[in-house]
Order: sequence, then structure tokens, then C-alpha cells
Amino acid sequence: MTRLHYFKGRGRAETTRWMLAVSQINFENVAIESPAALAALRATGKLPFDQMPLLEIDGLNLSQSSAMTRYLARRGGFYGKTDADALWCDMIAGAVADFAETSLQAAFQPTAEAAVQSLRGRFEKFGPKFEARLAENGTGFCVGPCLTFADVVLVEALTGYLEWVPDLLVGTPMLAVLYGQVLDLPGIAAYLNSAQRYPMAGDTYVIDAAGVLQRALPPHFPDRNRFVPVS
Ligand SMILES: N[C@@H](CCC(=O)N[C@@H](CS)C(=O)NCC(=O)O)C(=O)O
Repeated sequence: MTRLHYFKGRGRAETTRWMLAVSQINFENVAIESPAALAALRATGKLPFDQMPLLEIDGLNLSQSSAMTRYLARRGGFYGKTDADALWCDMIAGAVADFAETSLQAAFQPTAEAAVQSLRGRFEKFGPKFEARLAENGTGFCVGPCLTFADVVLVEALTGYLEWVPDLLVGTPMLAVLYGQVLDLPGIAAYLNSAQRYPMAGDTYVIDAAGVLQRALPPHFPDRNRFVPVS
């Protein structure tokens, strides 16, 4: 059985969930909900850097979300057809990771207004570049003539933005079309309608993650050091 170990939320495991979904690989979300559960996972020796997510698949223990998406891309034929395609996939996925960081941090912002402002600012930088790439490639996809993992991680990141900024794609029509196409893929549509899809991150997710990692909460939370062990 393919298992993905992470907090009870999307976070840095979500791109892997989308790649499993597009590949139509059944998987189990293993929610790590306490410091003891994380300690037990670390004690298995399956986390080379002591970090989550962990993906157990094909008898392998995968660490690092970018390695997971690329492994699944190779496995499922979502890495383009040529070395030049693969290079473009990597370049776009790298830019998407930079772009997605702002939505990963949105729930940690002090107010919704601050989150929306940071997301709009980041989209102003990257949105036109992604649109230009789609125009240049000219197939409706980011790389070559068909779907690659670059499209999947890009649309995953866009969903994280759109939940905060619903009018995000009004000025980027090709991105809007790609977004709709990827959401309609059978594996993705099934995943997004399943119980495995966690809701967008909010205070509960931020509190859960800090609790598991025994770290301080963002400064705007009351009693922000409540999970930090006293030495
Ligand atoms: N680049 C890594 C980042 C992993 C990461 O920072 N994981 C956090 C949870 S989101 C973690 O396990 N932190 C505990 C630690 O670093 O010891 C990835 O994308 O997989």
C-alpha cells in the first residue's frame, strides 16, 4: 500500500497527493497528529532528514516533496519526451515551488488581508511569466504537446491562491484554461471530491503543525509558546 505521512493537512505533501491522483495510484494519508507520533516515525529510520512528508511507495521511502513529484513524474510518464522537455519541467516546477511558498505561508499571516496582499503581489510577479510560457509553448500545456508534472504542480499551487483570491486568473486566460483542464482530469477530479482532500489551511492547521513540531506559533497567536517544551 502506498502511504503518505504528514500533518493532517495539505502543506508540503499536497503536490505529492496531486501526482498520486493524476497517476491514479491509490494511497493512504497517514496523519501525524502528535509529537509522539512524529518521534515514532523518526524512530523507524525512514526519514533521512527527520522531516515529513514521507512517501512509502514501490518498497521505497521517499523524502523531499520535490523528489516525490519527480519520481512520480518519471513513473507515470509526466516528464516530457526529451531532455529539453525535462529541463523545462524542472525550471517551471522550480518557479512553481517559489510561487507556492507564499500560499503555504498564507494561513500563518496575521490577517486575511495580509495573506491576500502577499498572494496578489507574488502572482503579479509569476502569473504573467506562466502565461507567457503557455503562449510560447502553444499547446495549452507548459511543456511539449501533453500534460507534464509542471502543469500539475502549477495548477495545485493556483488552487491554493484561488481560495484566497478568487479573481486571480481574470487577466491570464491561458492559465485559466489550463486550470480547468487539470481539475477535470479523472484522477484529479476524483481526488478533489474525496475525503482524502484536506480543507484549505487555517488556524487549526497552524496550531496542529506547531503542536506536532513543538514549535512556537506565529506572533499574533495568544500564548504562542504553548507547545515549546520548557527546559
Ligand atoms: N523541502 C522539504 C521540506 C520538509 C519540511 O520542512 N518538513 C517539515 C514539515 S512541513 C518538517 O518535517 N520539519 C521538521 C524538521 O525539519 O525537523 C520538502 O519539501 O519535503
